[in-house]
Amino acid sequence: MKNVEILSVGPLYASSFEAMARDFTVHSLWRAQDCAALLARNAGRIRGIQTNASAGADAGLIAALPRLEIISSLGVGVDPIDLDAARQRGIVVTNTPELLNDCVADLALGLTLATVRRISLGDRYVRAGNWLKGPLPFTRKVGGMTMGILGYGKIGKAIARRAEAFGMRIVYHGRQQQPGVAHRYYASLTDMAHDCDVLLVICPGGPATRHLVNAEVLKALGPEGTLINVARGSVVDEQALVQALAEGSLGAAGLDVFESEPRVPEALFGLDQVVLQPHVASATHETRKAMGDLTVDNLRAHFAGKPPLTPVA
Ligand code: 8YV
Repeated sequence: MKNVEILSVGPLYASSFEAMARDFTVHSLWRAQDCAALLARNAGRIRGIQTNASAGADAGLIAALPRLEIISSLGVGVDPIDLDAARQRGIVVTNTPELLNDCVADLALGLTLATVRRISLGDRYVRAGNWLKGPLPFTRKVGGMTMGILGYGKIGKAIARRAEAFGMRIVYHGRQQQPGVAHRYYASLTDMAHDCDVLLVICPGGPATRHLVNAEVLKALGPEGTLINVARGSVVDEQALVQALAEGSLGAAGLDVFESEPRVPEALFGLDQVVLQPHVASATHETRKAMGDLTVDNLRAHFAGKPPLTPVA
C-alpha cells in the first residue's frame, strides 16, 4: 500500500503511527513547519486522512484534497470533522468507539471522587506543610449521593456501573427515555440538575449540545452541587461556570475538557473546589494503542477494498 498517500492531521499512538508509516506514504501536517507548503506539494495525491477527535478535518481541508476517500479518526467524538462535507463527496469516515469506554469511565469516577472528597486539595495541603497547622475541613460522603448523567450511552452506562459500586443513585437525561433502563429518566436537564448532587456530562459535542449546561442548569445544581465534565468543553457555558464557581452558586467542578483547549480559564486556577485535567480520559497506553491500531486498521481495510471496520453511522 506504499503507493497510497495519507495525510496525518493529528498525533497517533507512536507504535500505531510507525505501523501506518510502514504500510503507507504518510505526510505529517502536525509536524510540518509550513502546513500550506506541505499541502501545496502533496494535496493532489492524498487519498486518506488520519486524524483524531481534537484535530478533526474541517470543510476547507476536505475541499483541498480532491482524491480524498477516507477520514480515519482516533477517538469516539467526531464533532471536529465536517461530516456533511465528507458525505457530499462520498468520503468514508471512521472513528474508534467502545475501546475507550472503560478508561473514560475510570477517569469520570476518579474526578468525581477527587472533586467531592477534595483529593487534589488534600495533596496540596500536605505538600504546603499546612497539616502541621491543623486538619483539612470535612468534605461530603459520596455513597448516598445522586449522580445525574447527561448522555446515557455506552460510556454513561459504564460510569453508572462504577458510581453504583460507590453507593451512588443514578438518574439520567438525554434526548429520549431509553427502553429497559431501570434508572429514572428526566425529560428536563434543569429538573435533573436540581435533584442531583453530581451532574456528570458525557454526551457528544457539536452544535446540538452546545451550552446545554448553561447558567440556569448550574443554578439548579446549586451551591452543594458538583459538575463533572469528561465530554466536550462546548457542552458547558464556560463563562457561566467560572462565574457560578467564583460566586459560590455552584459547589464544585471536576473538568477534563474545556471550550478552547489547551487554554483553560485562569480564574479556575485559584479555586480549591475545582479539579482540572488536561483532556486525558482515554489517555492510557493500553487504550490509546488499541485506538491507534484501529485507526490504522480502518485505513488498511479501506485501501484493501474491504468495508471499514468502524464507520461512523
Ligand atoms: C481523545 C476524545 O482525547 O474520543 C474522544 O472523543 O475526546 C478522546 O478520546 C481524543 O481523541 C484525542 O485527540
